[in-house]
Amino acid sequence: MTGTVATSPGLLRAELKGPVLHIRLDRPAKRNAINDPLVAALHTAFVNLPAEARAVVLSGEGEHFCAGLDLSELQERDIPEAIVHSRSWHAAFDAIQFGRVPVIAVLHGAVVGGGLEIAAAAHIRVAERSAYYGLPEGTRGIFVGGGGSARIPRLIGTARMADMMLTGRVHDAEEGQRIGVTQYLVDDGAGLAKAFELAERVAANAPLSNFAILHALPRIAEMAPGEGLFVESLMSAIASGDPAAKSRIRDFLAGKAAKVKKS
Ligand code: 1HE
Repeated sequence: MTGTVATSPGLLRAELKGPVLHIRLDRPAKRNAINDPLVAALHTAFVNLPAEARAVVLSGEGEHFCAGLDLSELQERDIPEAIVHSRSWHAAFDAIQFGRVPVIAVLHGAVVGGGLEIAAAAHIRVAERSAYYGLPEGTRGIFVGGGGSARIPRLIGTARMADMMLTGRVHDAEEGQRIGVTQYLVDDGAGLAKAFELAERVAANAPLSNFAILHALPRIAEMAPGEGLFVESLMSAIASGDPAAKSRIRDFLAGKAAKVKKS
């Protein structure tokens, strides 16, 4: 099935291509800066993924992936409103990280502030060479509020994140790949094709395996090893007891499934 699934004109576009839902930040005139309606649209889109979707590709229209928080809204918020606002980002980005399907982000141009926070909520990040990463919150007199302090140190380490925030240091795409911001680095213009290739592979996995990777793996990684190993045993038994696992293993043993090869 192919078709347009949900659109929020001037904010977000979603289009189903087979099993992959392509969601685009669609505010290029403002460099995809995230305002309140865009956060709400993201949240709505990720909690209402169409049943056919088995993976999501998330990208940004225009020259940049995302310029972060829409700074024009910031001036109007008092402290209680700012807390509620930050929590609305958490809810939306949690829906990305802990949703039903894996999310692959395609990064190009500016990936800054809240743009890096949304990218960090995805499961796989593909960078084009034009991508660069910054956390200008320190220089803007603010702090991350979209989950960045919880997610970004888990990718690149607390010291690197502190450096980016304190000094305004910007990492280019090569550095980002080296330090762990992204898992894939491709030439300019090749990001979407790479993301779709990965998404189609991911979409072909057994849904319960993908669920375990999205929901069990990051939680187990945060547990003390004893508790983690116990939860791993449960998740592993549940996954391997699923009929999808049994038929895939039967196929391998019958010589009908792909071997693991060097890519
Ligand atoms: C914006 C925003 C924005 C662009 N909020 N309006 N984020 C930042 O500190 C990044 C601020 N933006 C930039 O540094 C640059 O805009 C870019 C490097 C991303 C792109 O530069 P460029 O030359 O391509 O575009 P531009 O001319 O700067 O911007 C085009 C328009 O987008 C312009 O509006 P116009 O009406 O004059 O055309 C800009 O004002 C507008 N624009 N970025 C509002 N961010 C939950 S906490 C998260 C905390 C953060 O994210 S802090 C980081 C904020």
